[in-house]
Amino acid sequence: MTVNPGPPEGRPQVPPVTETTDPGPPAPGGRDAKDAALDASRAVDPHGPLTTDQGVRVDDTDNSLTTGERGPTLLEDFQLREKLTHFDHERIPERVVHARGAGAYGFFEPYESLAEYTCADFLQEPGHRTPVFVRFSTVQGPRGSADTVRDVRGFATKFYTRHGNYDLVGNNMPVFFIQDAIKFPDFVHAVKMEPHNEIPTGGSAHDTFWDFCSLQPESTHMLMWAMSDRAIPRSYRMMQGFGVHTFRLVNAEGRGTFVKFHWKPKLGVACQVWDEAQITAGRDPDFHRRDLWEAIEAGDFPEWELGVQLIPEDDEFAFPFDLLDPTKIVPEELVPVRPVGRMVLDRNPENFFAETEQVAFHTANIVPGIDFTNDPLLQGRNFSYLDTQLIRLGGPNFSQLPVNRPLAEVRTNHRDGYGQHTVHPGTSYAPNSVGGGCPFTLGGGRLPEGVFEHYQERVDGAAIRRRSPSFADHYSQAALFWRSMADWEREHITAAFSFELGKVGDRAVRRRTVDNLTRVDQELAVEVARRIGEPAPDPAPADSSGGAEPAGVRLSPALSLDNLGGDGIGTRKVAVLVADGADGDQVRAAQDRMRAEGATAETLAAHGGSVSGRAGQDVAVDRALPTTASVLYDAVVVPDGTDALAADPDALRFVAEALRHGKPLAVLGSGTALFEAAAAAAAGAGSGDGPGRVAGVAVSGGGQDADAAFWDGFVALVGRHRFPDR
Ligand code: HDD
Repeated sequence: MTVNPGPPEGRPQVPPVTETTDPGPPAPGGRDAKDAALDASRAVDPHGPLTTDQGVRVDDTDNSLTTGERGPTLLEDFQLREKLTHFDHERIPERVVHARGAGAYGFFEPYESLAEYTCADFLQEPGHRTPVFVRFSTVQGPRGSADTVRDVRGFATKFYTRHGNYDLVGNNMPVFFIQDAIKFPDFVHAVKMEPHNEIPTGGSAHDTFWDFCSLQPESTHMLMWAMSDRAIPRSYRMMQGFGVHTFRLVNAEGRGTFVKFHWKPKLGVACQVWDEAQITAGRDPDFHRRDLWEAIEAGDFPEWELGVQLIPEDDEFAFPFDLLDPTKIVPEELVPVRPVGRMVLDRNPENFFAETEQVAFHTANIVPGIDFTNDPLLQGRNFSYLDTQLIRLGGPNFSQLPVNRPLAEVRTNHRDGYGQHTVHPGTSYAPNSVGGGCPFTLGGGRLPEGVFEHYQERVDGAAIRRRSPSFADHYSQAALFWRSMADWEREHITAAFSFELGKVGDRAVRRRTVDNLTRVDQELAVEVARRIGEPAPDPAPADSSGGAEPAGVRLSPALSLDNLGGDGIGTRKVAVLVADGADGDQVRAAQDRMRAEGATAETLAAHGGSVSGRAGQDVAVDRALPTTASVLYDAVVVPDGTDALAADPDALRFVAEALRHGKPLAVLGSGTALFEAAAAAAAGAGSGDGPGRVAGVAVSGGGQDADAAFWDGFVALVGRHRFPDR
C-alpha cells in the first residue's frame, strides 16, 4: 500500500467548498495581461484536498472497492472507473509533422513604428510589449524522438495582439522543399518513417525521402540547407527563424508592401557537428528542450531580433526569381534586412501538455495590417492548419484553450461543438433584433482601427492547374548557397549528402540525386558519387545548371555561418576538468572568468562530491564524468595538476571528442598530459602536434602565466564556437 505523505505540515487546511478566486480583469497590454488571462483559466488550485471530477472529496485512490479484502472489484466503484477512464483518454493524436517540440512565453517589442507600412498593432508603438508564445520543433520524428537529429526546425510564434492573435509559423530555414501545398502530403509521406517498418525515427536518410526529392528537383535548394549544419542546431536559442513566404504588410491607407520576416538570434547562430549531434542523441535526447528550459529558468532569456525585408509592390517583377516561389530567398545583398524589434522568451510553460502540446498555430491567423500573397504553398497551408487542429484538439473550440485564447475580446455567433467552455448568453445569428442586433459588424465606408480589411488585390484569370513558368529555376539559388559557403561548410554538406545517400539502398535513387547535384556544382556531385561508390556523373548541360543563371547576386556572405556569430560567450557551457591535485586557484579563476562573461563553468571529475586541490583546499565537483559527456559542453578547460586524468578513460574520451568536434580548449601546465593522450586517441584532430599547434587551443605553461590575458584569449576562442578546420 502506498501512503500519500500529504502536505509537509500535517492535514491540509480545507478551504470552504464554495470559495472561488476571481482574478479580476486582465491588466491591459503587455506580458502581464497574458499572465492574468492564463491565471484566470487555471481552474485547479493544487493546494487542497483530492476530489473526483465532480468535486467530491475522496480519501483513498490507492485501493479499489472490493467485496471483502480478497474479493472481486465492484462495478459501483466510481472512483476506480473515473480514474482509469480519464487515464485511458490522456493521449491526443500527435502533430502529423512537428510532433516534437518545446515552447516558451515572452514578449515582442518594436524599436520603431512601422505605421508607414502596416497598421499591425504589434508594430506601431516603440516599446509596446505584445505577449508571445513560441514553439520550436523538429519536423520528421514523433513526439519521443531525439532533439538533435538532422532536420528542419519549426519556429512558430503566436503574438497575442490587441487586435487578435497573429501566428508567424516559420522554420529555421528560409525556403521549403515544395512550391505548391498540394504536394505536401506526398512530401511528408516520403520523409516520415517508411510505412512497412516505421524506420527511420527522426531522420531523412532513407530511400523514400531521396526518391521523392530526386524526382522533385524543386527541393534542391532546400536540400542544400537541410544538408548543411543549419539542420543540426546547437540550441533553439541559437537559430535563425524565417517566415519563408513573401507576405504583405498593409498600412492604414490600404497600401501594400511585400515583406519577408527574419528572426535573428542575439546569441548568434551556432550549430553542432554531425558526429556530435549523433552522440548527443544518446547522451541527452532532450538536449534542445532542456537547454531552452534551463536557460529561461536561469534568467538567461533568449532573444531574437525581428527583421523585415521590405519590397515595394512596384518591384514585384524586379527579381530574377518569383517572389511568390517559396523555394527562393530574397538575397540580403539585394534587399537588406531591417531590424524592427526584439522578442524575448522569459517564462517556461507550467504544464507541457496544456500549453506546448495544445498550442495551435495557423498561418491564416492574421491581423489587420498583415495579409497573404498568392504563394501557392501559403494558400494551401491556410487550409491545412485549422483542419488538422480540428482532429488533433478534438473539435472546433480549441481557440478557447488558455494558450490559444486571444487577449483581444472574442464575440462570435459560433456555438456548441465538443469542449465548449463558454456559456454564451443571447442569440447566435445575424441579423437579429431580439439581441439588439449584437454582435454587430462595422460595415460601410472606412473601417475603424483594428477591424480587418482584406487587401484589395486585383485578380483576373482562368482557373488553371499549372505551375507558373516563373517557378521553373530550381538550381540557381541552390548554387548561390553552395558558392557562399566557407570551405568547411562545403565539406560538412558533402559529408551529409554522402551519409544520407549512403543509407539509400536503391541505386537508381542515388544516381538520380547525384545527377541532380551536377546542376548545383559538378565537384560536389563527383565527390558525393565517389564517397557513396557511384560512377562519376557527367556534367550538366551548361544552360541547365545553377551557375548559368545567377540569382541576382554571385555570392551571399549573409548565408555562411562564418558571418553569423553573436557577441560574447553568454550562456555557453564550459567544462573544467578536475582531479585530486588540481590547481584550485586556476579552477576558481576559470570559473570566475566564465561567469563574468555570462557563461557557465561546471567542474567535472571522475566522481561526484569534491576533490582536494593542490593547496589542500576542497574543490567542489558539479558532475561526475561518467554521468555526462563533452557533447553537452561548448568548451573545455584542463587545469594544471590534472595528470591523474590522463589515465581515466572517461576524461580521455571527453577531451578527445571535444578535440574532434572542433571545440575550444584551455590547457594549463601539466594538463598537457591529458591533452596529449586524448589527442593521440582522437587521431587526426591534433594528434602528435602538442596543444600549442592545434587551432582553438589556448595553452599556458602553468600557474603564473594563466593571467587575465590568457583568459581573454580563451574567451575569444569560445566566442568563435568551433574550429572546424582542426
Ligand atoms: Fe507546416 C505544423 C512550419 C508547410 C501543414 N508547420 C507546422 C509547424 C511549423 C510549420 C513550425 C509546427 C507548429 C507548432 O509548433 O505547433 N510548414 C511550416 C513551414 C512551411 C510549412 C515554414 C513552409 C513554408 N505545413 C506546410 C504545408 C502544409 C503544412 C505546405 C500543408 C499543406 N504544418 C502543417 C500541418 C501542421 C504543421 C499538418 C502539423 C501540426 C499542425 O500543423 O498544427 O497542418
